[in-house]
Amino acid sequence: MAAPHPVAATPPSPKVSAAPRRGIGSSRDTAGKKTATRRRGYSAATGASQPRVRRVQVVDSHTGGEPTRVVIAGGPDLGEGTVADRLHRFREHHDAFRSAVVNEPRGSDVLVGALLVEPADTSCAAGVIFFNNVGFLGMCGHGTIGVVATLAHLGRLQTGAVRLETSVGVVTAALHPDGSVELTNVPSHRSHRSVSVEVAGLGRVTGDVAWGGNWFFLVTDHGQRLELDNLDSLTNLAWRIRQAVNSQGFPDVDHIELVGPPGRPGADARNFVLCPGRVYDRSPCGTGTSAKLACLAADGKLAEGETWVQESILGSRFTGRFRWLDRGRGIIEPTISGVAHVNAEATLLLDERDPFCWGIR
Ligand code: PYC
Repeated sequence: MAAPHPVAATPPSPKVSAAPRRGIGSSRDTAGKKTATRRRGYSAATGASQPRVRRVQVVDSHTGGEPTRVVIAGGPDLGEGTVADRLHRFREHHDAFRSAVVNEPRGSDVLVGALLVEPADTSCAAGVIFFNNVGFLGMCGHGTIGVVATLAHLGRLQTGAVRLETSVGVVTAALHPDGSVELTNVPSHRSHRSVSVEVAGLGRVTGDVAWGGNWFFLVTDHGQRLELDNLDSLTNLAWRIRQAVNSQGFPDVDHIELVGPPGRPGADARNFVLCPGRVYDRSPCGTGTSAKLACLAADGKLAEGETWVQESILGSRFTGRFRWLDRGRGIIEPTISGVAHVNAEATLLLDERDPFCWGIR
């Protein structure tokens, strides 16, 4: 199951201010060997050249508790082409860089990375490649909100709408004066309804398979309390469900979303989303909320334009709504609103003398 819906061209985004000539995040610019890698030079003490230390500039933020690390300089040169082409090269040739940025000891399993690259679609202000502790993400809702907050923090983005190219399509993000971000995601849909899988040690579990920029299996009959003090049990269950779903016909599903009643008034539902690297999303998951909206739309449980408040296991919230793109085929355009907070600016040092230079993986 590949990313299914190409996005129609729309008018260009205004280019982001204070950006390098090639855009707000050209991989060439971010790679910029002169800025990214510094030779410490000849050492009189040892009589030898010291090893190269590569410097990677990042800005960290969190969206509803879920962290995003945006690489703003020092990324790999991924060549030309679409963001999907560049992601392919990233995966094939620079996976160690991915791990160095997000994995321990510099990062943690839950950290999502975002590499800014030059977009192929000239209507976009930038391209973004999302990655995590085990690989790459098609789209990332909380991450996009984090990218927009980061660009605003850097003074590269004013309020208004900006188009971003991801590996699975173009998204639009509108930055509001109060700092909130409204993300219009890639077309989303439910591909399979009420799929029943046999879960080892548990029996049959039923859920829906839906695309929201990543593939999800959404389950409501899980019998679990969606509370932080139940994390181990939720993680174990969701991981077993994922293995069952993958081995029983849906190998591309890499996010499991357990849905239940909200914890506090004002929300419509709470979720627990297990991400590909066996860590839970601290935010309500933008792509997971998009997948949920596609299911609600298909079931006629939410009307076009009506709001849906999705709560995370932490109690943080996204507000979603949808517009029909193709009612007959169940394809929607989801819009998700949330807020990100920038919490660090840093320079990562990638020193090959460090045995864990490329992360613990
Ligand atoms: O917000 O879409 C999202 C997301 C995916 C994985 C972690 N967060």
